[in-house]
Amino acid sequence: MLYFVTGNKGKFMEAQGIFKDLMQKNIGYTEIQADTLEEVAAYGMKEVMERLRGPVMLEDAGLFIEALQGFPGVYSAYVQKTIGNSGILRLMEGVQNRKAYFRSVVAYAEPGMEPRLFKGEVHGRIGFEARGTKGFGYDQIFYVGEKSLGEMDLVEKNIISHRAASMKALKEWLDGR
Ligand code: ITT
Repeated sequence: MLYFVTGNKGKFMEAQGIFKDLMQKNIGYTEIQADTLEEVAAYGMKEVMERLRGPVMLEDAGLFIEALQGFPGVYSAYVQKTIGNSGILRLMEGVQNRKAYFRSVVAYAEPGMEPRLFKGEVHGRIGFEARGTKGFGYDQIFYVGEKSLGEMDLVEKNIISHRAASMKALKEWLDGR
């Protein structure tokens, strides 16, 4: 049994495609203001380990847009809540360079062990319109190939996504011990 500390149902469903015996724990943790996802995840894990016994993971993710010097990056949750996808599309009006990537940092720990971090990325581009009805967050404006992530079902997204990459790296490490 592995605990996944997250308040995000979409993340949890994707993680279930990778880990069979998973339980969501919506207990919250302090997301510090920092320059990197790694710092946010590592700090959050320290707090979570004081409250949960047993194998546990949490994840911090972000969208990094090249033409915006990596914005929204570590501010992705706040930006999604405030200006949302339509705000990002507006910021990108007239911008030729649409390159962007998602990054995922998973922190894993169990009692008596120093937390370990696992990372994943998916490269793509910001479209000119939102498309699809699936996924969550920025999925409908982030395109890989012809499709937005919002047009992909869970299985398709889990083949290419940043989260699938970081979680598969954790799984391989766990299986290889
Ligand atoms: P936690 O409880 O796990 O922290 P969260 O939704 O706050 O859930 P993050 O801080 O890691 O998660 O995510 C930052 C933002 O990026 C947030 O608005 C997400 O919706 C968005 N995001 C993360 N992963 C995404 C994905 O795979 N597709 C689209 N948007 C994503």
